Amino acid sequence: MSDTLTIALSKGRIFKETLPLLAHAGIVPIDDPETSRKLILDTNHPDVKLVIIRASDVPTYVEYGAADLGVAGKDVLMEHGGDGLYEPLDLKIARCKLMVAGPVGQPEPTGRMKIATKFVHSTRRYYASLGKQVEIIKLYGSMELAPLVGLADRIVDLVDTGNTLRANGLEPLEHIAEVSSRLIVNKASMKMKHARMRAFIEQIAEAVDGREK
Ligand code: PRT
Ligand code: MG
Repeated sequence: MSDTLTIALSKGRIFKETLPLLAHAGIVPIDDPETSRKLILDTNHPDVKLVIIRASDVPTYVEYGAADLGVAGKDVLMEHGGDGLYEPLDLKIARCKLMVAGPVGQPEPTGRMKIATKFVHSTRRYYASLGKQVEIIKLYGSMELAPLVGLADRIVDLVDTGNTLRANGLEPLEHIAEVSSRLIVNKASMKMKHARMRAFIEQIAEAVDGREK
């Protein structure tokens, strides 16, 4: 078997922030995913390909071995769950916090709160850890809207600068988890392509350490 490497990435912030780490490992994509419609990007190495997919699909591609490696936010990994992957490295990129937020100054309603979120598993786990019974309403985006139109009392969402919350009359209330992107690895690839994978992971780790200094 050839030691081709397929790396799964989402476009946007993860792609942008992963590029310098890949460059440190000598890997430079030939096409730009923001302008190209290609879903498989060639790189300067004929045996390294990047597949560009939705952020929430990255763990699935890697778990099933459609990609050997991937980059995914801890938020996405917490939702994906399972033990189908290795997570050898915190890349310390695309950092943010998973938080509970609600309308500014609004006290916690009595009775069972409604929480709108796309992070259903993390939200369930968080409130269970507090021993609070809540109703979770699954949304796929624009969570900030939910309290404004009376769909929910609170949201659970990612917060970086807090500007999105502020712009919608919301404030961060409770911190659930620190989020950064992780390098994830298919278990079988790690066995079958051991030397190649190890060398790649080492170079990425070096790039992460280099950025910290
Ligand atoms: O967009 P799509 O539905 O395809 O998927 P996605 O939203 O999961 O992808 P993308 O590219 O938006 O995010 C990829 C990953 O980036 C997430 O899984 C996080 O791990 C990480 N990340 C880091 C963030 C943020 N920071 C972030 N601020 N993801 C989203 N946001 C959003 C947040 O949801 C909110 O709407 O930005 C807004 C808040 O930002 P501030 O700065 O206004 O607080
Ligand atoms: Mg997005």
